[in-house]
Amino acid sequence: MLYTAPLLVAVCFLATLFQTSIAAAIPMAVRDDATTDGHRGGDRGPGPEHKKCEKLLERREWRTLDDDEKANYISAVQCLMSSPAHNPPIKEAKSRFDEFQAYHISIANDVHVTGEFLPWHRQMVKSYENALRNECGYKGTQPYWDWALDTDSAESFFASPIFDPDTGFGGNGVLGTYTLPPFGDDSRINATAFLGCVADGPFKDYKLSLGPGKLITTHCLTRGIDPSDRIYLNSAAVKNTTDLPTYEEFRIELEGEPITPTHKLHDGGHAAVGGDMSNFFSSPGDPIFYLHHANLDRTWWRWQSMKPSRLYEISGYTSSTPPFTNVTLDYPLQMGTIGNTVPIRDVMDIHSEPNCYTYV
Ligand SMILES: [Cu+2]
Repeated sequence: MLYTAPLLVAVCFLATLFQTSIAAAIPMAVRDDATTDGHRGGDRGPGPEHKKCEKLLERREWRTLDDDEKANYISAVQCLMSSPAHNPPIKEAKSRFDEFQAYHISIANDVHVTGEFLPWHRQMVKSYENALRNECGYKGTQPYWDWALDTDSAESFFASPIFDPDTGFGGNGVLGTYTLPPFGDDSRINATAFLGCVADGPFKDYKLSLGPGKLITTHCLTRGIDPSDRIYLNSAAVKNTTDLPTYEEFRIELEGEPITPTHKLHDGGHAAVGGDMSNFFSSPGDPIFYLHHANLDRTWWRWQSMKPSRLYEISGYTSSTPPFTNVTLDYPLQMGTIGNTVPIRDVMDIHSEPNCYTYV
């Protein structure tokens, strides 16, 4: 089976403003005062110093978890799927798991293609990890999916431990088991990505209440795994991204279409899994969403960690449509009922309160 690379979105790319903010909330001892890496000055207001964490939760790659740890994570996700929603923005959202998806659907147009893309998804994944731990008794941390381990390998992409039916999230959709309902352009549905229902693994009987796209339908977990996207997810693609000198270039190269002409790490990962995961709005209906976004967050953290001046570097617009305003460190990351609404400043340093996690 062959799929053409899906176009996730159809909005025009609007020129981004090349504006960089660097906060000085970096300990002087490690501060890189040279700032010769392409910065143009801008907002250097330090804001309140964030307290460094005493303990860090260590987020690990999925395949380094042992079978019990994997099972504990999956059980916690299933717990969220059976816990009632609190106050979701879409009333058909039944569970807490749905509530995260509903919030993403409702805010998707503001938190993609914009400067807050990475900070917002960082806070979303943190909020999800908090819900697993605080509402479902999960003792572990949010795992990530390092796709480069699969895409650099000679093994079939389908053989990724992430798709394992016993110790992963189940495999591909099965052709002929799912029919897309009628949908309009505003749901940004790429029909070829919806191969069918996932027929194995822990979510084979799970029913989503929302999606695909902005539609509200009860349906199976859909996928259409597309190995042609592996070229966007290998270690060369990661290096092309982390080699970029400014946040502005980095975030654009990482996010992908429609800011770039082809898929990149972000949309490449979404499209590689296919089904709901490939959709701009409803992607958090596939539990793999959180492992993919944790890896994007890790990639951002790796880039941030390369130079002290990058720790508080932020840029881009607050919206994808006019009127345009630049994001600042004070810009609020709206989380509704899924987590705490905080200014971007608060999520920039994952080793500081209230974040307190790291990637190993
Ligand atoms: Cu998103």
